[in-house]
Amino acid sequence: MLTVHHLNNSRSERVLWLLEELGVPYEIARYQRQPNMLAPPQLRAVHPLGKSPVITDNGNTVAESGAIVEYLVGTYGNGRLIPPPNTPERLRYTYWLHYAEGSAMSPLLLKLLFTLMPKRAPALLRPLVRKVSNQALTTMVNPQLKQHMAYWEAELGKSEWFAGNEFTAADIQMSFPLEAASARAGLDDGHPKAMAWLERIHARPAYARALEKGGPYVVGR
Ligand SMILES: N[C@@H](CCC(=O)N[C@@H](CS)C(=O)NCC(=O)O)C(=O)O
Repeated sequence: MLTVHHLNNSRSERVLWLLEELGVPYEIARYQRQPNMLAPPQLRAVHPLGKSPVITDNGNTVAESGAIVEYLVGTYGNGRLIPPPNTPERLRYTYWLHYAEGSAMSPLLLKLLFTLMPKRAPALLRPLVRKVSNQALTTMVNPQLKQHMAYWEAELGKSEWFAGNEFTAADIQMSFPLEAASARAGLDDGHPKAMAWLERIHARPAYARALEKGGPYVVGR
């Protein structure tokens, strides 16, 4: 049986959602984040980096969400959730599948880090840490995020879904950056198409089933 090694409040929600869309049976091995937000050490027994998501299936261990999406769509999709080869949609699909983790998540992670740093710094150092964090946010992180969000908005103005007029697994992969941007980067301010896309994914029955099975999902602010 395919096993999803699922960390609470994490990217592995996307894998549950994809499996629900494909109707593939699976079981969930659950892991709880530690107070410092890191995954528990037990996850390192599944994969050396101990990150989530990771799946085990038929003797294969697959980590990294983009690779997991490719594996699941290739193994169980029968052509579903992926545009046909040699089409412009397929190229867009591949692009967004890689872009989500390769480009979009870095500034979103930096935003979280620089926002949390002053809150977690020792009281005496807090003013200094706040100053440095704010400078990094205003000069580097926020302008980049603005650019990424404007880009999503423009692309979703061309078609309803990221790869074209059909919902694909690239939309599942893009859900984490857009959820994170909505929680911490002000996506709701001036990006109506991106916000409507979020509403559309939330309305999908498979998304709701994944949430029900995976447990509450609160993206860090
Ligand atoms: N690019 C990786 C990122 C994996 C990752 O950082 N996962 C987070 C959860 S969203 C995690 O495991 N965090 C806990 C930790 O780093 O210990 C992927 O898409 O699979």
